[in-house]
Amino acid sequence: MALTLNPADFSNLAVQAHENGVWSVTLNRPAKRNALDIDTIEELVTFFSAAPRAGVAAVVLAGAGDHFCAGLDLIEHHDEDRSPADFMHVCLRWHEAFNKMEYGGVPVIAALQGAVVGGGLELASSAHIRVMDHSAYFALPEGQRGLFTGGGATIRVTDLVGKSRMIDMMLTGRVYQGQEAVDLGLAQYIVDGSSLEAAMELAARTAQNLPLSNFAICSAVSHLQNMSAMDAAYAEAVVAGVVNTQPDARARLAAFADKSAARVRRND
Ligand code: 1HE
Repeated sequence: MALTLNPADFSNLAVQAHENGVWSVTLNRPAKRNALDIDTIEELVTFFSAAPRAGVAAVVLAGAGDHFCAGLDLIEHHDEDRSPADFMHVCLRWHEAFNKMEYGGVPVIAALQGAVVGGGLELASSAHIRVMDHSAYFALPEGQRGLFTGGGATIRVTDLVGKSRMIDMMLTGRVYQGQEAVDLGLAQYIVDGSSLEAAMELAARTAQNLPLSNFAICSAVSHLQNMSAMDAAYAEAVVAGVVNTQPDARARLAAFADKSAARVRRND
């Protein structure tokens, strides 16, 4: 059942394991502003398909260079001159990768800088946590390019900012950045320094949770959102039945009972 992930198997992604179980997955075509070509999408599918069974405790998803990701590789798309069916299948592979991220059960923390645009925003919105620095900006330039979103923005970006803002972004090419982007939900954190460093810290903290708890948080919440309230409440109870009785949790509960565990305190 256990799988192994070999960093040498990836080339458009730079993949690295850290000793605390955190892995970094870095879009590694900075000369092309990390535009998403077919090979990159296939490497994302490969990595995120294996990660839940390869002992990956958390992932930091980043982009090499000054920009996180420029979205769909427009040059490849132009050169391939795809048929409607071809491009539908391209989009289905994007969904395969992004659904594996969102529903896979492994926390994915995106470290954002520069352009997070088009398909780059679709990719970022599939992560569970987004950390941006002050250079990061978000846009959906599809409308201006004669295109439409195909990697899940209609679902995930709409979830983050609401339908009207999503439509405005697509119609007008509106750019969001800075604190406003956080206030709207495009990112959860904005940091003065490096978003990568901050994302690594969050990932390290996340990796201290029990894997089964993280699995439930990073798969059940998304699945439950897709259900009716009645069914979601039922499924939540079933998930909690499994997670909240896991043997590995007993030591943590015992530590709370004997007062050795940290208490939850307000931020000073
Ligand atoms: C690219 C791409 C790309 C750059 N596909 N090659 N996405 C967009 O509409 C965004 C398009 N990109 C840009 O607006 C800018 O490139 C950036 C703001 C991201 C960066 O600007 P800059 O000045 O740093 O770089 P540049 O000079 O524009 O580009 C540098 C190189 O990257 C250049 O290649 P070169 O070989 O001429 O050096 C660019 O061609 C290349 N490059 N972006 C291919 N996107 C499933 S549907 C999803 C639909 C979408 O995602 S639509 C949104 C597409």
